[in-house]
Amino acid sequence: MNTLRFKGHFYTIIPLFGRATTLMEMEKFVNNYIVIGRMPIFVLLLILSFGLTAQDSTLHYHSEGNPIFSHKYTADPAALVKDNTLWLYTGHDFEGGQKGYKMKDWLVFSTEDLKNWTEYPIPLKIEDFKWARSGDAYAGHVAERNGKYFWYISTNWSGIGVAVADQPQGPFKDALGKPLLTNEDCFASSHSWACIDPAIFIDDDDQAWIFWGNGQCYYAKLKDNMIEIDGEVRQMNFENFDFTEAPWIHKYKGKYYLTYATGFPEKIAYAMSDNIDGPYEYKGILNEIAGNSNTNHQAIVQFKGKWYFIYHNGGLQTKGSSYSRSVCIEEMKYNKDKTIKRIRMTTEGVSK
Ligand code: FUB
Repeated sequence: MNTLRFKGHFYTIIPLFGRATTLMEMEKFVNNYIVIGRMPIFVLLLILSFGLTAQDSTLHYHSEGNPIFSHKYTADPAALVKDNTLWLYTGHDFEGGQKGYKMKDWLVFSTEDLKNWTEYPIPLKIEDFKWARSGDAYAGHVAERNGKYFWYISTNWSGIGVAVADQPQGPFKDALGKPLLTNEDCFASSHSWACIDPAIFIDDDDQAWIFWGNGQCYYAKLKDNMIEIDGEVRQMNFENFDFTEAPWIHKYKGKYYLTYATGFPEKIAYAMSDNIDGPYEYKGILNEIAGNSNTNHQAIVQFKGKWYFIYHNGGLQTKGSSYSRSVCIEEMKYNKDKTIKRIRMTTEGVSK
């Protein structure tokens, strides 16, 4: 393992060439984290490759605030806590200048303190789902059950799939060889991207649920094997429910919270209920429009006694945008009546 120091931070770099990394990303990483002065990039890469022959193809670095990562464009966060570790799963946007979403794979990171992060080799690609003819790696969510990790992914108009792994960092494999849900399950929708953004919640009684949708929000039970829908698909509705996409369910002190993107450009709103399937009561806006991004896409998770709100913006300088997004994190706090305090998006994030 090689540790480099730049701007007061230590970076451990392990075989850039063993990873599924593009030259552009390598160059961006080097430009971001290593002092290169006027040294030509190919000379620097040669030097790095010479000293970096260990086969542990992970990358470690220290984050100084928001966005958490600056060597890649990350989007659509989903988080999973396992023991002392927070696992962060993200989409992977192309670099700036895109006219639409360009995402071909997903990424996985872990941390024990929200400051020092490990990035693993690319765990899942859209091409791993042979049926996903749209070729678009949209938002997903990872859940653990019976010692296995299930990654529910969406694919724009090809449906929602599920991949499985024995460990949180993967590698993941398509568990079904076909979609778990398709546009046909989105019975109240007619647009092609209706079947996206799966979110999983496993309740205290061990029942697993899946919520998803764009424009209309759908939900269903999952069987214990996590790869089959149990019973009928239902549609979520309640007063003032202006749903765009990105549902996320969590539970706090006996209450269920449905957070979701509303409007466009998106804000994140939330509703509360005593039951997972409602009735829900609309509670207002939780997060405002995220800088320089049409979408916002939150994940909410409890880690080491605190709650965190993870989302994305288009704030990575200088090429961040609605299609080159970056994952950010803030602490999330509740009021005494169990409503949630509005998120304050900051540059410092949780680094202080
Ligand atoms: O990243 C593609 C899509 O943009 C996601 O599926 C939505 O949640 C929005 O963030």
